[in-house]
Formats: sequence, structure tokens, C-alpha cells
Amino acid sequence: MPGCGIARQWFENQGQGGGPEAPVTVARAVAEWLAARGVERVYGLCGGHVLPIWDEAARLGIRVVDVRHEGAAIHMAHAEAELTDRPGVAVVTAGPGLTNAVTGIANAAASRVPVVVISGRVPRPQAGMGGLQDIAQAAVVAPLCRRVEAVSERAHVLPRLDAVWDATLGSASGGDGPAGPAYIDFPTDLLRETFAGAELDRSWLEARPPERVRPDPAAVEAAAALLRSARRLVVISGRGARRAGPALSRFLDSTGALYLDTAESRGAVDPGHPGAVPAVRGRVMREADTVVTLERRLDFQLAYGSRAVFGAEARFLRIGLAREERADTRRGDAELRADTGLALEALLAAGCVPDRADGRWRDEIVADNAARARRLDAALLGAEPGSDGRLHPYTLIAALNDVITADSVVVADGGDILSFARVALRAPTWLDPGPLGCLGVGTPFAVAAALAGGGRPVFALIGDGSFGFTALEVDTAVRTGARAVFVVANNEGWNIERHDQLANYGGRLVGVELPGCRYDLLARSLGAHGERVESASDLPDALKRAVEHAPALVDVAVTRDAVSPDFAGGLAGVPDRQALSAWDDAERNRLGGSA
Ligand SMILES: Cc1ncc(C[n+]2csc(CCOP(=O)(O)OP(=O)(O)O)c2C)c(N)n1
Repeated sequence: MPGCGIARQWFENQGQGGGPEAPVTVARAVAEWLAARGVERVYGLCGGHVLPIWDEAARLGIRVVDVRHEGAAIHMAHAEAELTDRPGVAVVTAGPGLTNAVTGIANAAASRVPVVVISGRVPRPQAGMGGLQDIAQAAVVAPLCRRVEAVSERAHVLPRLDAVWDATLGSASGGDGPAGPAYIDFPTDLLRETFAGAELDRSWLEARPPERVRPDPAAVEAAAALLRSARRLVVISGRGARRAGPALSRFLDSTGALYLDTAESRGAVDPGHPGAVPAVRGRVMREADTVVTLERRLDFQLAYGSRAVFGAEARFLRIGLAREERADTRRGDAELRADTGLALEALLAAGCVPDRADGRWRDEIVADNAARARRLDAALLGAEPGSDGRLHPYTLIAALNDVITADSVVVADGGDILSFARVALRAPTWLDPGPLGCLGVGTPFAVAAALAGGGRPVFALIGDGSFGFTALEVDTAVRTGARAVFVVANNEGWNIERHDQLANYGGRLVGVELPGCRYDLLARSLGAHGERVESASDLPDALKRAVEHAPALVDVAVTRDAVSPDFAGGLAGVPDRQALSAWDDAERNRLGGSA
């Protein structure tokens, strides 16, 4: 039986009214299925096409978190999935309800996060006749979803829900792709129909826990041999590593490997681990001779595994279940198709400690990392205000670091401010716009983290532009009691794009200014605590008050002069072959000719 309270309550209630003998509508069965799968919360926005499910879910004690835009509902389900390691669920209405949700669905797809999206559909007798909100919903989401089901028969309801649940988990439940969103809809007339007698097969309610995939012993031996011969070993972790934290720490301890986390796995390993060297990422990528990737795509953030950025002769061990996470842009010299934790345990058992590790190199890298970390600390403390007199983003980040606790969930969203945050913000658990660069996730991620994060403190640092996309979710926070602290880094513009125009478009500024908005006043109008801060000395107390009175928003005037690492690295300029200018140059050199 699923472990959660609602599921238990649901199973206990069987046979006490609402049980198998009572007539059950399709909407009721959908809600029962949700409860049986342990779903405690669904995120969504009401609409007649889905109200039958909405109503039955609430009657069964599932919390309906009602939002202000369907895109935010998907972002919230996404954040819940990341924090709980279970699929998040969103319920959105037909037509524009679903099209509004599309950005969130695309984001979950790019981030490989399991989200089940449930929608309604025009009643079958009106299909294709110009009915209200009748569009080709399944076709709209098909390219983004791991599975799409448009259900039309009562008997298909539970089996198709089960299939969608499995599909969203990807390879972890026996499929052949990564985790991601999956979609199912029901015409409203079907939702109102009642199951006839034996038609309702409740065996589908129970989730079958996926089998953990063990690595092939011969492949383990080949991978262990590769590791034994490593001299300069690094591990780069991805999505699934959060699930394998203890095994990963043991692996790092035993092998002496250096460790680079990525945004999708931050928190898997204690940031103070002696092998963790986040400040010298570029150097480690260049100099390592053996690279282990854990459920991590070699995407733009990892230079597509390029031989111009990583060592040309470096050997890769790729560990993951889905092909995308094992064999994408650079072939592994060894590959393990397995659950990450089991693969690491098997490697340790097979004896994978390097025979002739280059200890001097490791010591040098660790020292270099420590020196850079000290320089960064000094930069945070010594950051000067801009020529406009407003705070440097590092001053804001330093003040935030003082209130963020070791059990906090930290969300970052924006352009420049995200870049500063990525290098300097203390973040035990971290959520950000991911590889889609999906601005607007900040507020909804934080709301869901406050609701589903088990009472952990939640801080969101958000650019003023990014905040605007989903600002009204502060109202959702107030209504639902989501005690998040939203900090808006207000530089009155889309600043990283503004820098791009200044540097690369002759200084012609077009559509990058956002002057005069007071997000603290907006938050206050919605019933949240709100404060505006313009001087560094006011920040610490304002942040403390925000923690006390959450949900709260602190609007901080930050300078637009500061140049972020991402802008300096060329990310905003979108180079042709690689995401960063230096990598792009290296790639061109490697390719030669007219590249
Ligand atoms: C939905 C979406 N629209 C547009 C962009 C392009 N974009 C990337 S960064 C950025 C500026 C972000 O501004 P803000 O959130 O204020 O942060 P700042 O750069 O000012 O710190 C924009 C518009 C995007 N990534 N996502």
C-alpha cells in the first residue's frame, strides 16, 4: 500500500460507503486513482471541463492548490516532483487551460522531471462541431510528453492513467526514455458517466514500484577497469544523483574522485565534501583524464562533451538508464545501463579505486578551488554599489546567505541575478529555470516548495523581469499559506539582455527597460508582507522580518552595472557552436577551416 496518509485513508474507507458497490463515476475513479497513488496535492485552475475531477479529488481529501495561471500549476507540480522524488500532478481545463500549461510542460520535458497533466475535453457529442474550448489538445502536447492519452471509454480510464504514470517516470519504470511530463484527458461527458458493475477494475489503482535496474556484471568489470587506470578522475552528477547521495559520497570517498555537481543534482552530496570543487569547473573539465557522468546529459552546460573543452583523450564512463543520459553527444568508453546507486555500489564491489591516481593534481585542484572560494567570499563582502547608487547583487546574496539555513530550499530565477546566484548563493537544495532557461518558474517553484517541502524554509531570489511572468502566484501563496520568502532583485530591466544590447548592438536599447515597478506594494496588495530595501544596512533586518512574516516579498534595488559571469562568458550572446564564447572559440579551433 502506498505510504501516504491520503492513500491509507482511501484504502481504509473502502467498503464504508463510496466502496466498490456504490455507483462510481469516471471522475470519482480518477480521484480514487490519485489517492491510491499517494497524491496529496494537485495544482490547477478550475474550469467546467475538469470540475468533476476537481470536485471528487477535494472530496477525497486531496488538496487542490488553485493557482492564477495554468503554467504556474505545472511549474508547481514540477517543483513538488523534484523535492519529493514522486510525480507531481496538475489538473488544467480544456483549450486555453492546456495551452497556458504548455510552457510548464516544455520545461518539465527539458528538465526530465515527472509531471502528470490531467485535462478535460469537449463532450464527445460536440467534438469537431465548434464546441467550447475544442482544440487538438493531444497534438499540442504530443512533442513534449512521454505519453499522451485521449481517453474515450470508461474501461480505458484506469489502465491509461496507469500507463501515463509509468511513462512520466521514464526508464525508471521500464520505459526507454528519460522521466518527463505525460498527459491524459477525458471528455467531460465521460467524466460524468457511471461505471457499470464489473467494468471498474480496481487492480489498476495500485502502483507497481519499479524494479531497480542492476548493471550487467561484464559491463561493470569493463567500467571498473577503466576507473582503475584513471589518473585524474572526476564525477559529474545529473538528475538521478539526488536519489543516490549516500552511494555517491561513498564512491567519492573510496576513489578519491573530484566532484562537480550540476543544478539538477545540487544537494546530492554535502557541499563541504573534500572532493567538491565547484569553483574550478572549467579547469577540471579540461584536465581530467577520466570523466564519470551520472544520469547527466552532456548538454550545452557541459559543452556537449566536446573534445575541445574536455580533454581530447579523456575517457568517459556514462552511467544512466535512459539513452539520453548515457549516450548523447559523446560516446562513453564504457557505459552502464543501470540505476545510479546500484551501479556505484557494483563498481565499488568490483574494485574500482585508481591504481596510480595523480594525487598532486588533485591537491592542486582542491587548493585552487579553496583559493577561488575565498576570493568569491571577499568579492561578496567587498562588492561596491553601482554608479546608480544601487546595491551590487553580491551584497544582496551575502545578506541572503546569512538567513538561508542548512535545510532550506533555494530557488533562483532570472538572467544576471540567476548567474550571480549560481556561483555565490548558499543553496543546500536548489531549483532554477533549467536547460530550457524558463523564466517565470521562481514564484511557483517557491510556492510548491513551501507546500510540499516538509516545512523546510524556502527562499526565492528572482529578477524583476522574471518575477512579472508569474507575480500573481504571490496571491496563491497567501491563500494557501505557502510560507515562502520572495526576494526580487529589482534592476528595473531585463538586464542581461540590456547588457547584450549595450555590448553587441551598438548600445541601441530596445524593449529592455522596466522602470518604476514596486513589487513590494504589489505583494502587499495581495495580502503578503512586503518591504522595499534600498540600502545594504537595511537588508539583514528586512530579510529577518520577511522570514518571520512569510509569505513575504522583499523588493531590493540592485544595480544594473554589475556584469554577471554568464554575460561575461558569452551565454547571452548565443554563440554558434557552443554556449560560451571561450568554448565556442575552442570548438572552432578544433574544427579548423571555415568553422
Ligand atoms: C520565458 C522567457 N522569455 C524570455 C527569455 C530571454 N531572457 C533570458 S534572461 C532575460 C532577462 C531576465 O531579466 P530579469 O529576470 O529581470 O533578470 P536580470 O537579468 O535583470 O537579473 C530574458 C528576457 C527567457 N529565457 N525566458
